[in-house]
Amino acid sequence: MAGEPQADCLFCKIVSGDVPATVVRETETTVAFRDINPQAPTHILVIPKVHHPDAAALAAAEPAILADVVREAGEVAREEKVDGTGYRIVFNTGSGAGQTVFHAHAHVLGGRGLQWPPG
Ligand code: IU
Repeated sequence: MAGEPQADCLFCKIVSGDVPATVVRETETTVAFRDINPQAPTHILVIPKVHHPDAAALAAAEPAILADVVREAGEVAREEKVDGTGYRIVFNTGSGAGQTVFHAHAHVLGGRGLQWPPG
């Protein structure tokens, strides 16, 4: 089922323009913007315009839009020139994994060495 905007969702407000963000790319289905608390030289969030609480819920409801999010993450990495050295696409899922905003989003992290396993 298509995800309707939620009045209390910060990322829905970024999609609508009610909350400002430094947008770097936008498509019919996605918005990409700089994270306000960057954890790497490149740290950009790619979100679907539709509201789903996490990536798995988005995949279950509207899988083509999850594919759009991942494709846009790759485009962001290319534009930021971190694709050559490698970058990470992260979907924190659940509060125990560090998810704090319950609107699906991909973190695109790059521009420094990234440790494995992550913390
Ligand atoms: P998380 O995976 O749910 O923890 O990621 C949420 C991210 O949203 C986190 O990295 C915040 O710094 C980021 N963020 C933002 O970019 N702009 C905001 O207004 C808020 C959070 I609140």
